[in-house]
Amino acid sequence: MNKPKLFKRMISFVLTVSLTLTILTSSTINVFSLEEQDLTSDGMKLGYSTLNGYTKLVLKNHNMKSTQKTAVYCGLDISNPYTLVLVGLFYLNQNVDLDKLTKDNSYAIETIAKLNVFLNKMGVKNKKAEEFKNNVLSSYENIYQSFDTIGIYIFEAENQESLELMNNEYVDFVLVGGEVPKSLKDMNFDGKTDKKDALLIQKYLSKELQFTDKDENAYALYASDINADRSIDIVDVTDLQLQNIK
Ligand SMILES: [Ca+2]
Ligand SMILES: [Ca+2]
Repeated sequence: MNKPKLFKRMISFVLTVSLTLTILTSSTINVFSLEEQDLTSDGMKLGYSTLNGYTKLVLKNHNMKSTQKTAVYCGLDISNPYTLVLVGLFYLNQNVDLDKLTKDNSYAIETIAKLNVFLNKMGVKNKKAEEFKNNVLSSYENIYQSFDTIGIYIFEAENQESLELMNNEYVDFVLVGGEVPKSLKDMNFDGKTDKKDALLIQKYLSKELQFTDKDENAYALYASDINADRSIDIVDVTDLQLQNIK
């Protein structure tokens, strides 16, 4: 593997970890569409907004149970050079399989757990997660998983609480369902990326479909960019119609 490609994969991994739960998505999310340029505070914020938008829209579009597994990310500052180097080292030493990471939930969780232990051992501190744990999480009863250094907590919460958690000062993003999205290129939230989504992208392009909420619009922008070239146009629609991606 040549150097630029390796570097790109490392960056992809860092970004993947930083938006940790998105790695649990199935094959349709293209982690390689994330670039080095996203590794800035603004880029990260856009990522968080996208995921919060996903959660908001899922809650609106689905008759979900009122209480369910919820995952919260109280992020580590991944743009910190020391952390970045550590995550890169971990990626190389563990020979992380990026493709598997996006397809295999248990492998992803196992990788997160290992990385969490490694970063903790290397002295990385996550103050935000600590505050969240002490001030917010302590009031919840059913906690399934805690990754204190990376800053991921999976617990049982009411949907209304999940929405409110997005505004919590320690929280970057919230994913309801605990199960990670099957697809983040999903405009009708049926877990698949197909012609039905192409129709909605067309409507979004013609402004027949609009999202007034900032997060929801961030999600729509991300989800509509099927070929991940950072622009939404008719090519995305035809790509979907032709390929019929799962
Ligand atoms: Ca769909
Ligand atoms: Ca596109």
